[in-house]
Amino acid sequence: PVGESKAVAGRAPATRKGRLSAVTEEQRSEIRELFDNRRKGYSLDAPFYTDPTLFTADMEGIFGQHWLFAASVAEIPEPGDYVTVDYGPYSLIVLRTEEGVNVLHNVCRHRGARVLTEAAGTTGNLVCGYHSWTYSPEGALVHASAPGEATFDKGCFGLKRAHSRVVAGLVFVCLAAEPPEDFDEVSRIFEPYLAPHELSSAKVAFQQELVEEGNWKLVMENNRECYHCDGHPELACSLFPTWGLTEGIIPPHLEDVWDRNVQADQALKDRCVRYGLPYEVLEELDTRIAGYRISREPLDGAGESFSASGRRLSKKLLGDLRDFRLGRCSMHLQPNSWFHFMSDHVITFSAFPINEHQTLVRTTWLVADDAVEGVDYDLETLTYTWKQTNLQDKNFVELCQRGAASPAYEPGPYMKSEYQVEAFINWYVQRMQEHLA
Ligand code: 3BY
Ligand code: FES
Repeated sequence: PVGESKAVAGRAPATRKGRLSAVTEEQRSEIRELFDNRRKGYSLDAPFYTDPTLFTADMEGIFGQHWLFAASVAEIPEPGDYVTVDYGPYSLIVLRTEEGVNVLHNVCRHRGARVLTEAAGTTGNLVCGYHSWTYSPEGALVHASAPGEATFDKGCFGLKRAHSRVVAGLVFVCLAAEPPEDFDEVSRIFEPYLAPHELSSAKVAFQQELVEEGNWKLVMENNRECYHCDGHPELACSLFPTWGLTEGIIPPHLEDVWDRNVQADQALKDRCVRYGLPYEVLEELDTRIAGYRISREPLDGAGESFSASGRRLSKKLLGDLRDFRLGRCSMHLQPNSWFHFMSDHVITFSAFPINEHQTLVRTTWLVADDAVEGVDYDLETLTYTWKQTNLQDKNFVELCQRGAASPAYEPGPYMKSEYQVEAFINWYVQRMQEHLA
């Protein structure tokens, strides 16, 4: 188990007081007007997807303020292991230490160079490549080779730390000086769903990085609906195509699948009761600062995993799970992540904004740490469904980005089955309005 690390008092603020604001007062009031004039229930106006100043505002008001998923502990299994994650202009080092996980701003306190330049690696002390300033894993400046003089207090030039929490093996970070308080409460709600999958004894089977030519909000909007899921043939055979349907008004050609879904749902609930696993759908997507949705839902076919037949993709169960037929425990978190926890593997997804028109989507497949590639799972088969799905999603996102750039673009209405897209947008708008107020 990995402990928590909290920012050292007085060292957390990523935005310094007294610095020229990245968004000017004039721009701020223009942006406020855009938010105030937004048509509820409709997609956003074009500048929200295309304007660099609005992107800067998003980085300040969303990524600079809220809890963000960064990585899972399985990506940094040993002390000294690290990953670097970038959210727009922010770069962070997520480092495993003897005590737990430490999150440091990847900005040298000498003249600001990136300290660690690799996406992942193993390190003892952290040495800046420019003039070799050297920091301990806790971020303290331990050595600054100073030919001639050392006329400053080393104690004042440690790497800045960010707040972090480890919940059920997922590492979350917050760049705000004072993080929003309800994350701890929300994490106590979702933790019992995820903990039985024991991510701390899982290993990374594969990680995919896709740079999508689209604003981060288009990536998130696309994730929050299955209205487009006919565009995912590989995924659609694992899901019951019942999205948007309401009991009592099922079109005749979908009655069979509806009934199959109801039965699978009941069988899954019975199994969850037997094993003491929570399964209720809980969602507070725009009524919470830490907006979330968590559920356990059946998968079609054998009901075990994301394969065409629904059969398991890895032969080893995760953690102490005793049954493969546990469907998918899926979690959506505002603002930038989503997850599927199955009995045999877990997939984490995270959107890292690059600029107003590009987003990195990092997908990580995790299996039990004793699962052997080629024996217990085949890597191509394990990753097939979501690799295909991610490519299809990338295409959808990019089509929307191109549309938003056209003078002919106008916001369009969200459908009932897109209520989670609307909840995401409502969450975003509220958080930004609070920030800009
Ligand atoms: O996350 C969900 O609930 C659905 C299923 C897979 C794609 N996504 C929109
Ligand atoms: Fe890092 Fe000079 S900028 S040592």
